[in-house]
Amino acid sequence: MLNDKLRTSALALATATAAGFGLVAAGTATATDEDSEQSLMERLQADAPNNWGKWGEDDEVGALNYLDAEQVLRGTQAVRSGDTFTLQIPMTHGSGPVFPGRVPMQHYMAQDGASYSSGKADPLAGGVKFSDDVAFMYLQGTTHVDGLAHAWYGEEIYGGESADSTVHGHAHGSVGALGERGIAGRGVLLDVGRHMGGDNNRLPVETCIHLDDLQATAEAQDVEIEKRDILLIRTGSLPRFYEDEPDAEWNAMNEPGLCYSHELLEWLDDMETPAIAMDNIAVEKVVQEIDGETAIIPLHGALMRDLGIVLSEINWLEDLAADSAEDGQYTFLYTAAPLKVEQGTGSPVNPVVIK
Ligand code: UVW
Repeated sequence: MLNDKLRTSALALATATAAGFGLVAAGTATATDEDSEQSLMERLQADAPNNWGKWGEDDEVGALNYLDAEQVLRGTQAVRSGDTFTLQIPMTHGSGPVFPGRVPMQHYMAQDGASYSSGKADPLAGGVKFSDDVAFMYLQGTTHVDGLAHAWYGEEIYGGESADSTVHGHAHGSVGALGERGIAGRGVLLDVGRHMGGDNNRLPVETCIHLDDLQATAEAQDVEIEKRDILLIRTGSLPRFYEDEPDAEWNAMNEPGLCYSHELLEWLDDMETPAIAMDNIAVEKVVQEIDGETAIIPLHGALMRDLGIVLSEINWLEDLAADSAEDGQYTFLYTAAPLKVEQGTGSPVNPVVIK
């Protein structure tokens, strides 16, 4: 029975992956007509900031190198009340906001009370009984952190390693390296949804968030974004998925998010931004028009591959944001522990914020 379910799950995952490839192929086709041409990203990024080699040739954690002990202490200095907020969404069997081509987690009981009542399992010596469960999931199928090799353009990933190093698992820049390091530092919440979103504190679908929107939000919140702050940016988009009729508006492709610009990249680089966590599916607006061409998740290429900035997606920021709107405290200690998935692309994560 369980094996049948697992086989069905594997099939669903394979089918979804194929669908995902369709999306990638569509994006590639719009970026370049001939293989010999440089892609839009290669052209755009030729004179954009780049951190390859900054932390040594073998570096796999990129801008997390900015989070040294001093930065962790700076994070602790932002703690006032000790109130904690967890940022992961619930992991629900068969349901969850995921990027097109992925499927939500599938969770099955391998052993439970019925195993004993049906006689399939016996209590352990002394009488203890136990349950077991198993999950199939895209590792980016819930709140997650991406390894730096997760997205690239051209033939090289973060650090200039060959894209061949992604085949059959990431030999370089896997999320496991981020898991070894851990993430801790001062976080600052930029509640753009509340600042620019009207009565429902939520940005309309298709909204591009630009650098001046981040700066205007910080000003309205009376908070200074400091160098090496971890940026938590709220759009207000994620609750759309959980409403009674989520399909009415929620769509991974039309969610509000950051939009590509050199200005934004230069600012993030100057600010030595280690990581960006957001409450949408891809941090950025998935489909963007740049210089009259369509680009799908261009910031994934620019931020991960070139700057080594770590991205975290599908964060639940509603409770933290409501609390911050009430007490005016937008800075805190942010911690997150990606799982040590060797050669992995991404990892589920449940970040903890301490105010
Ligand atoms: C993609 O956007 C493809 O992946 P993620 O959202 O996990 O970074």
